[in-house]
Amino acid sequence: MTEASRQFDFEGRIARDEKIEPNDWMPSRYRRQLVRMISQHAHSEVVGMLPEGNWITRAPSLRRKISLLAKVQDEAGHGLYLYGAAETLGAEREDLINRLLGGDARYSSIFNYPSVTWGDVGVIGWLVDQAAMVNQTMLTKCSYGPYARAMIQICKEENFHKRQGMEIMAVLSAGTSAQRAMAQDALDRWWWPTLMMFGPPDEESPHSSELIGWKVKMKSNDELRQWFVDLAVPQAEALDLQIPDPELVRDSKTGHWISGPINWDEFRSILEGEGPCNRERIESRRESHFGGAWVREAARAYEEKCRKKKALERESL
Ligand code: BYC
Repeated sequence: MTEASRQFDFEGRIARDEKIEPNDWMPSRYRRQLVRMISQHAHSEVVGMLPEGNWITRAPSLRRKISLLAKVQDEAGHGLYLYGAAETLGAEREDLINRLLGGDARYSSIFNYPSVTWGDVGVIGWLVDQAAMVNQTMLTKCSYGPYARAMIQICKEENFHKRQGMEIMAVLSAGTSAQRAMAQDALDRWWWPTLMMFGPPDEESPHSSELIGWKVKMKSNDELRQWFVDLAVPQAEALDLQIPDPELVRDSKTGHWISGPINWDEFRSILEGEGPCNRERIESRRESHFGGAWVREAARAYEEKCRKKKALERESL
């Protein structure tokens, strides 16, 4: 087959909603785009453990501690599925991680904000995991098989995360005046950064049209952001909390909630590494990675020992 006929065949498979699998032919740019997106996603899961991990030792009860521990462990698992999905495209996990530790890789802007109160743990579950789920629900239908399948499992877990976050918020908002104030303050600080998670506005998103054409992204950044706002506004009302957007208004014709302007300068400065916690996040990852080198060495030594033992057993047969 010529390059042109392979390309034609590939485009036909995308048009018929067939999944592309690791050993199938794919354009090199499709492969590169997927490695970029999946690796950024994997890094986001792993760095995303840090804001909530900060509260494991200070959770207000044993029950809260158990569910927070489980949630943070789930995020580590999501990172593993996603590094695995990137490897199916020929990427080397070690390279990807080294780029993150070297400060050269992107991960979600949202994790560069500090988690200063227990209310932040509630809001992260309620809003950040819900935003992730809105985005990832569409990715379950994406054209690359391993990514789509990883998303199905991840979305199930994100749903539990969202519920535990909403439950924390419901308890705080029905609590003492100090607890209510804590819940509102957390919402005030995390609302706008959560809207930024969906990426730049469509007209400033360089990758969207290509990715939508290949059915990697199934909806644009603005479409997903709108879907999220429409879900979150009635939830905030049910929690008796105020969305910190004085311009938020419901369009009576479409039924959509229309937000005021997003501060894209803040988003850009985070992408340039100037957010409140960018340096701290990479430093924490570096500490964990280099501090954990002995675990990797021990695992490799054990693997080698098992390999030698098996070889000896085979020889003695
Ligand atoms: N933060 O053309 P665009 C979680 C970058 S974690 C940082 O729109 P694309 C969780 C973008 O990478 C779930 N960078 O790009 C974990 C690109 O830069 P490069 C995280 C961003 O790819 C723990 C440039 O801006 N979810 O759930 O079409 C605890 C232009 O953007 C961001 C995912 O990763 C951002 N927010 O669309 C709790 C979902 N937005 O590469 C929860 C998978 C954009 O040209 N990813 N940029 O240097 C996606 O859906 C898409 O990649 C994005 C961006 C919507 C994020």
